[in-house]
Amino acid sequence: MTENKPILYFAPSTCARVTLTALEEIGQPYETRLVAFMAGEHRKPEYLAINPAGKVPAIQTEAGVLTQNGAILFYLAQTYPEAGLLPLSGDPQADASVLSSLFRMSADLHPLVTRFVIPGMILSDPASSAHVRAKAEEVLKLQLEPIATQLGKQPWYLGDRWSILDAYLAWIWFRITGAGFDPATFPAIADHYDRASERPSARAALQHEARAQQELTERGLAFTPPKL
Ligand SMILES: N[C@@H](CCC(=O)N[C@@H](CS)C(=O)NCC(=O)O)C(=O)O
Repeated sequence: MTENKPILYFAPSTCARVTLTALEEIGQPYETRLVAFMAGEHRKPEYLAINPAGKVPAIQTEAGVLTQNGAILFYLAQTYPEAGLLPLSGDPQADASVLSSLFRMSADLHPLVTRFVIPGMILSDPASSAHVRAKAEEVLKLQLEPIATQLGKQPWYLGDRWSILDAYLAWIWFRITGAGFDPATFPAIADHYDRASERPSARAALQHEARAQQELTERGLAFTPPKL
């Protein structure tokens, strides 16, 4: 870590985009380290020393290393309250309810995204891919339905104000629609995605990713999506 700037370990298009957006929203200097999945860098000892689970995101701050998007976002929201990442108040019930929404993204929706987008990650028999994807799509629809209903009544996930949960939902939508989930299924979420993507922090995060993608391409390590 240089000059006490936080360092984010990330890869383009992954869920680390949510943390990247949070750092852009905070507006303080930070650094990134690109983890090249195609070179297996996430499984190498250097990275496993940062995150033994071999996943991004991970963040290194002067307080230590944190992994898990939800925990990182909670940490950043508390450390930089002026950034308004999450509406934390100190009230145990209200704050736990905010955490519940974070867990909904990371523990309920993200695993379904993985099963829908890259079923091969959890299968040894490629012949089962289509079944896993179909089931994941069915459950994603069940899980996204109440969110779509909510977004039909309010502009942002938690109400009238944007929060980092909107960036999380936008990343989930980006991943599943990029892998064939029909955006017309939930027009309210499609509209939310468009609005969330216009936010300056979201645009800056995408630009950061584009530079990383360019670097990967130059190194011959651009991600090749697996056959669905
Ligand atoms: N529960 C973790 C999940 C992180 C995760 O699955 N990250 C993916 C990218 S979206 C990853 O690094 N995958 C590489 C792998 O599992 O090998 C979190 O919320 O941070």
